[in-house]
Amino acid sequence: MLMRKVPGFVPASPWGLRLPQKFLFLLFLSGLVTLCFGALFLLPHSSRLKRLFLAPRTQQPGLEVVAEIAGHAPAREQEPPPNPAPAAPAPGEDDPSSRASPRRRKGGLRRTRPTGPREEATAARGNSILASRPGDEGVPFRFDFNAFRSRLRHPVLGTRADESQEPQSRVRAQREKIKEMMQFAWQSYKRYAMGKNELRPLTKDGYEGNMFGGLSGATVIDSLDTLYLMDLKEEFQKAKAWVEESFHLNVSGEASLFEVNIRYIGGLLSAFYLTGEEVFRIKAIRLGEKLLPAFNTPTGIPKGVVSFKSGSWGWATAGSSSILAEFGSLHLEFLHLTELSGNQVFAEKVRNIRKVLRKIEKPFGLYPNFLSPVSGNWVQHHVSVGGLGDSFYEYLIKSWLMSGKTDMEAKNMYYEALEAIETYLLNVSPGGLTYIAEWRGGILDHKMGHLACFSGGMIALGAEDAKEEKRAHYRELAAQITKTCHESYARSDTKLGPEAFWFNSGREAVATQLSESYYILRPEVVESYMYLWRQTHNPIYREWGWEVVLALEKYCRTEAGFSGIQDVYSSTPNHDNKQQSFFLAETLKYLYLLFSEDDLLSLEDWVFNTEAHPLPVNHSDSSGRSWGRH
Ligand code: DMJ
Repeated sequence: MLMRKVPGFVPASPWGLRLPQKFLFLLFLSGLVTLCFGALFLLPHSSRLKRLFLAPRTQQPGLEVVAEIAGHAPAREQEPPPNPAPAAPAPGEDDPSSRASPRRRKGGLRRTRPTGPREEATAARGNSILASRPGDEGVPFRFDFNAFRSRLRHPVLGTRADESQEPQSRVRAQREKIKEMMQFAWQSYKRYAMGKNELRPLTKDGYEGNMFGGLSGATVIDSLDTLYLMDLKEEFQKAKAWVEESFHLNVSGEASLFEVNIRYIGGLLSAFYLTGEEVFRIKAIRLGEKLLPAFNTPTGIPKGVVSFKSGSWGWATAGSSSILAEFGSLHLEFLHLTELSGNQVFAEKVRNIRKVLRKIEKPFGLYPNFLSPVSGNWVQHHVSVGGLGDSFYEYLIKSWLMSGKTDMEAKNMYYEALEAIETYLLNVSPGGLTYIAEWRGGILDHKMGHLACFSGGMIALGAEDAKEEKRAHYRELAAQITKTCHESYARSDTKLGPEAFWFNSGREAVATQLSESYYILRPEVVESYMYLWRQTHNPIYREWGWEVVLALEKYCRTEAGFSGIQDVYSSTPNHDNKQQSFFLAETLKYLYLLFSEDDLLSLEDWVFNTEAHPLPVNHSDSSGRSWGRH
């Protein structure tokens, strides 16, 4: 109307525009539309709009939800994990085809952020973790728990055949005693520290520590499988309920990647494989996702500390280095995270670590303890089978075993490393004790840490797959090292071993200073007894194990739980006021297994992670399908 009043204006179209004007208007309009649409991609990652507009297969809601909870951008913004796909169902849920129904898949994709613990648990039960495998585009991920269980060669809890046999009654009583110790340790924790990371038995309260980035309940998670295998049903149910209702992942502290992995991820994975309870699987995967930012380094070698708040990586305790035992002890758990989520990113991370280690030059075939995650070079030439190095070697042989003896790379790396250790670190003392020394650029420290005492068990475990001509030798070596570690216990007043013991100045297998004389309920020596028992059935290992039980009762049991002691050479114990979570996860579990039949968590079916959490061996079927895959 307005235009008609302008003199000389002749409308060129029904809207009253000339052709050039119309063209300009259309140009403006299309620019506006492009701008609006493009803006969607500039919105923060968590934007609901973006979720609505992007195709489902370009998202990875598992990561996204975790990132939202933690208040940071998901890891995939730095490194896109491949192949997101729909959620795995709960065991015992309806048939697989129903899982592929649009409705269910839509429900998973539209999941919104849980607002509290209950919602978090509900979301977990709803199977909303999405992931996929290569080559399976469009096929929903599914882990078939029943298929997995049917492939095990032994009943998980064994046949318990001995229980009716009179000659076994002493062993049964010993086993019952260890069970009572577990019950006591658990009840004390529950009474005074439920939900905290660990119990302080003298002050009768809980302790959080600073290793877990704000995560709580380390003792609950570490205890789950031990309670289960000891048939402590009520206690297990209580622990499970705590995980369902109170184990929150929306924390924002700085955590040790290694500790969170071996205790929390390991504990949750085992609990899932033992019970099929979906809550454990979901929480393990979600927590695993929170660890991924640690790998965002130039080499992909993770830093020791991950910040749950920013998603960035922090610095390991050893300056700018990453520690061999820490980044080298992720392989078992991360392969299972991929197995249970279908998300390949976990396996890729640890395969990359393996690749870096495979390629790098090793001095004399040895693996130093510190590596720069920036340059990928060794930082110092300190080699140890004890602290800082230990579980890296353990995870090589266990990766081989867990793969159903198909991971040749792990096998070769293990035996090569063991040869180098034997050549350069192994010694026999003047008194005839075999020990593994520590190596500092060619100079030996003639000492062994308590931590290094796991190696007797490891060498026994690996002996059977060594070259024929080496098998008997490795069996003997394992027995000798275990004997030395027993000596470190036998030579103390309490019959418990020190943190480190030396072989010099005419003294053998004893600590030389008070600062190394403590015992903090560590498992490594009884761990080796357990493996040696299973391999040889030599009754000496049960005798030695029983000595430990008696010593624990006498010197470490307090009114409100078990405590470490500050000096194993003093028969008047000075308690350190800490019931370590690994005491329930490892020490009591290995003792219990030592006095049980071999088919309780058979070594044919299970490998133990370095926190003694059992993870299943991959018994693939004739078509090569693994664990619970179809
Ligand atoms: C445990 O957390 C694990 O066994 C780890 O590998 C080493 N240290 C403790 C127990 O001593």
